[in-house]
Amino acid sequence: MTGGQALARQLVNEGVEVIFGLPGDQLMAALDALVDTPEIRYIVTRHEQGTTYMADGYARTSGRPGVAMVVPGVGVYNAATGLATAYACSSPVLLLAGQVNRHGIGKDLGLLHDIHDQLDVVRPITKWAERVLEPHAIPAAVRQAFFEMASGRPRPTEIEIPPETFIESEEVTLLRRADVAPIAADPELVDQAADLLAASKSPVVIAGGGVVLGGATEGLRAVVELLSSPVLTTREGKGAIDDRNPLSVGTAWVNRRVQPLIDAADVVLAVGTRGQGMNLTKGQRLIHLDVDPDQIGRNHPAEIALAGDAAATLALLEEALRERVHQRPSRTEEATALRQSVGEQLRAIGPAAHMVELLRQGVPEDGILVCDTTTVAYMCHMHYPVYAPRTYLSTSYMGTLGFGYPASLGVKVAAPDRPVVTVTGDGGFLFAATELATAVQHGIHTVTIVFDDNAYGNSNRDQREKYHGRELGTALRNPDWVAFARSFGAEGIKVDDVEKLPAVLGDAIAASSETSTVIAVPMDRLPSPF
Ligand SMILES: Cc1ncc(C[n+]2csc(CCOP(=O)(O)OP(=O)(O)O)c2C)c(N)n1
Ligand SMILES: [Mg+2]
Repeated sequence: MTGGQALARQLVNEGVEVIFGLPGDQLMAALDALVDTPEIRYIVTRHEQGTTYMADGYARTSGRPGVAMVVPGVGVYNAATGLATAYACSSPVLLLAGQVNRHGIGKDLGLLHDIHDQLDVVRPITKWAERVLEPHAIPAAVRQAFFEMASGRPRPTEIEIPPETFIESEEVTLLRRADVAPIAADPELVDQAADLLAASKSPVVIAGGGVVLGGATEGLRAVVELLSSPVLTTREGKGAIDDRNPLSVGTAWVNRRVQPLIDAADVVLAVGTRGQGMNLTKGQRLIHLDVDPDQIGRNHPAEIALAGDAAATLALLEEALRERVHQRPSRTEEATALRQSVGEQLRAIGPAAHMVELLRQGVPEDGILVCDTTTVAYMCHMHYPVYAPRTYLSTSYMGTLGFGYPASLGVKVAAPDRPVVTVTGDGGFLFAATELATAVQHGIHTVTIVFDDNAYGNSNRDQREKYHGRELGTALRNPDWVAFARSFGAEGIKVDDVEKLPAVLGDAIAASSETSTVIAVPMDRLPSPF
């Protein structure tokens, strides 16, 4: 078979059902093979940033790798913001990249889309990347990429293939997908952790994205309830515990308002987080569980380092705690009181907390919220309760403006029967609002709320508050959102009274079986939520 066919067939073997791509010269033989591969849906985007954002949204919703395909050089650079974001969010995204002709790789001949060393471009934002030059080598490379994404910490991978390799025919052996078994941490260390936790007076559990991605929410709940320990999540960890659980205090992300709980803890159990911003003091004892040993102790020395799969290790910890813990004093009142106090403090800042409450009213229980980098989204991180894993997406430490809308399309492809809502600003939405064309073309319908303050508001606020109001480059003049959305064949609505948001959102969600909706919410510039 041809290299293009080898790629398509091995992707099918790995369970791939969709590729987000944008075509070009060096990829045409790979696309040609996909024409004969009905198992894989090809969704064409309007900019390569959309391919990796969508693949990321797909991966984080489905729990399976998302696949993007782009031309070399310029295409890879355009896709890089999505890959970097997926890297920050531990999301398994495979970037299939083209290359220049084999004889020219690394020779700086000025071939179309030539950049000197493409692998150097993707190395800082991938867990594993490889160039493949022969058709027969494609299945093993694809299998390896999927193994890397399924084992240990999920992170992006890249495979780059020159055009001749897609075109040429060779004897090719397709491979069965690799089996990956989760590995728990050392049981002796787990016992030590159980001893320490059982003897603790005021433990706190901090749950990060690793709990969500590792499918460890049940284990976490069991451990938290056995200990009667209040639990905080990170922004990526939202959904690690149902926020309606009385022990859930909320999100610790830049949220100094929950710091008193951490300060009062004698033992901290951190799971699936590097603990950035956790601010432990010297005497506090940290039990740190992470699938990536590199993350353990990164922000505070760990007394007990549990390197292993979150779900498998929490199952062992639960068992060990059951032998040691009997009826600890309830701390639900303490957790509830702090949660309420944080809510009051956030409401006192300005209207954003109330907007988030209206938003939560409008998003059904099984709805998925995708956050861009905007003030209301920051408030969502701190104030939007999440009920289930994989129903809340942000960009973690990458803070990627423009991610939200395209990512939501990938989410919707993975969960076509669930409502998908994006929270974005007027600045962030226009980074990739042209993907409305993709949504309408492929029938991927979501609801986008554009909080419009006619500004790159976060930066504008910095100028007003920290630079004596000397404004430059932060005011925006926006299109007519309703006309803009309609020009793509989507629906557009302007909401003058924010109190109407739940009802308008409800209608838009109901309509999202058939149409995409952009809801513009004009508003004043908001104060800092921090
Ligand atoms: C790719 C990228 N470029 C620039 C920034 C810096 N930045 C963070 S927030 C922001 C303004 C966002 O404007 P908007 O989407 O309208 O939301 P608002 O701040 O007004 O709430 C900017 C420019 C970023 N985070 N990411
Ligand atoms: Mg704005």
